[in-house]
Amino acid sequence: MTVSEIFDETQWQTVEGFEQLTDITYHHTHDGRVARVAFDRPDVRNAFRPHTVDELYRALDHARTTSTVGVVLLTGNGPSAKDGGWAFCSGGDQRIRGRDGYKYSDADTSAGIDPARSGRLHILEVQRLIRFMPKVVIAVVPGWAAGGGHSLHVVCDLTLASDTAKFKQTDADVGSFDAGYGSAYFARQIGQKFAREVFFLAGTYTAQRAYEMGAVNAVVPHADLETEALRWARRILTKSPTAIRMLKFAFNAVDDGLVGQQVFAGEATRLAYGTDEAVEGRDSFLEKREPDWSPYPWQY
Ligand code: S0N
Repeated sequence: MTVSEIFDETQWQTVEGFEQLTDITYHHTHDGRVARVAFDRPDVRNAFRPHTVDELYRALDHARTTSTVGVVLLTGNGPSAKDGGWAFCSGGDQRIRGRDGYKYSDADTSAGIDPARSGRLHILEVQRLIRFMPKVVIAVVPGWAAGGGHSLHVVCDLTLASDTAKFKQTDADVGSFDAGYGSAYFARQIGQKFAREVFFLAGTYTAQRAYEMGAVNAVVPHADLETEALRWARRILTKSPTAIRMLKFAFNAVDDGLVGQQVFAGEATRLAYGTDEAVEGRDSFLEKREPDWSPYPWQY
């Protein structure tokens, strides 16, 4: 079965342990260096239900902890068999949202919902996973990025959009609001006036307009979108993994408060632990002697 009309199956292989996915697809390139995670509910514009988010988190976390992977492409399969429409993601599946939401869907019935899990907004956990993953995550947008799908593209490191993609922040239309990265961080990206316009008017923006506003890195002919995304990924993979990791966390830190500092500091400590100086600190403790810092000058 075709994964997606613009998916080049010669470039990708399925990932062991992820054969039973229903709401997403997960692939690695043959050399294992690029991961592709895709929403696979094209008939509902790739809206996510709780189960979708569970699968998404699992695949992204697998990419995070797979040491060969340096770049992750997050995209949406398509087109819809119903009407040919394309989407990156249209956000939370409104049929099963919040209080009593299951009444509107046979996709997740009340019987299937653990009360401890109902109403969870664990898409926010996915946002944090993307944000704090020491790898580059590229949103590859082949169609609609709306609502919570719009927020996901915002939190990705880069966004490549098909020339037919559309962007729309519908949160205020449906009584929803992403008051974190989806709005406040979005305003850091494109400026307060534009961000407030996108949310308060909930208009439709073409890929070209989103590019002009600074929300998109490049607009690509639809048929070439995935090829171009892989090209960007391969180019990033020519760089130093440590430099890319430190840069990502440096870009994040200014907006992430103490958590941003903590993440950056953790990486700095990890680097420091690799020095002879830190090894001397450890060894002196274990050998019950005073540390000898004399080989390590107070550098300026
Ligand atoms: C994306 C839009 C603009 C596309 O319009 P278009 O091309 O005219 O297509 P439609 O005919 O509207 O859609 C095709 C079919 O797909 C269904 N569908 C589309 N989006 C959703 C969706 N999000 N949920 C459920 N179904 C969806 C349509 O119903 C249609 O089906 P059929 O063929 O049967 O009629 C347009 O579709 C649109 O505006 N979609 C809704 C976008 C939206 O408002 N999303 C939600 C915004 N909020 C969030 O995402 C926040 C997160 C969230 O909701 C959440 C997440 C997890 C847990 C809880 C929550 C929560 O908020 O409680």
